[in-house]
Amino acid sequence: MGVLNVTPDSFSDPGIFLRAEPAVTEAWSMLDCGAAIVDVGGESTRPGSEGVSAEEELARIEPVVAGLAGAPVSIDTSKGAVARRALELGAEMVNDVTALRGDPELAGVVADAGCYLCLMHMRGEPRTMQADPRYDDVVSEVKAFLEERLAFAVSAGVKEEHVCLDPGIGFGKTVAHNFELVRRLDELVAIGRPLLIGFSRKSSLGKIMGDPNAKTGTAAASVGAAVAAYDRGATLLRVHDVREHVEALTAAKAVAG
Ligand code: HH2
Repeated sequence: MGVLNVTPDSFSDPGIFLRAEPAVTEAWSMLDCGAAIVDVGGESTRPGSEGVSAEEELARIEPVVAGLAGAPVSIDTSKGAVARRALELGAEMVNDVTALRGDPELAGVVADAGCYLCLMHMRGEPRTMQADPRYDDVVSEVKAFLEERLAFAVSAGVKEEHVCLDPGIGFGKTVAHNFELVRRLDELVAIGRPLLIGFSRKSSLGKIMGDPNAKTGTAAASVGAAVAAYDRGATLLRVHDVREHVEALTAAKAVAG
């Protein structure tokens, strides 16, 4: 899954794809490099971010999703109105970092469209989530949350076979929590749904290189984390540097046989 942030303030590529034309070109290039789907987002969820209105988010994503007609597109949003418009324009998946807790309309929009859905774990909200996150056991708490949100989605009319789950790397978690979630990924695989991991360029990857104030990680560190996640059962990897990940994962897959 290639990441396309149509935002002025994303943590790793702020403002680069705010105009529709370079954004659409970048998306096609990610697909050419082997991405199976492009995740288009019009709202940054980086630690400390404030959120945007539905009008602003729509204005950002609409021309990009329209320009990608015929391409596999996921819409990274928590808002029913934004998801509805993106699905009308041909998106086939909704990626909701709030796991259907942000907007009560979203579950119905997804159920009516019959599209794919990603449910992600987040502790708190982006503005405050990195202020001292604590868990007794991060993996079992994330697992219980994802099971509960999966049951909620199904009760709202979403087909279980359309749902993938994501432990939410960096969303209300310390560096140690993030790596433990990937290390013990088999416990989340046991839920029985495909797992999505988004470790790409996240600050934990910069911090383990020795910079305690890192805001991002490198492409090479991202690839290392993605291959480790793949080895432990992840099915979808949400990444910025598509070519590097496709090559590394192709090699890892050949080794796995
Ligand atoms: N991470 C980000 C955004 N959306 N969705 C899922 N399912 N999983 C993730 O790990 C995830 C996500 C944050 O990364 P990015 O989109 O690059 O940054 P920003 O939120 O600042 O736009």
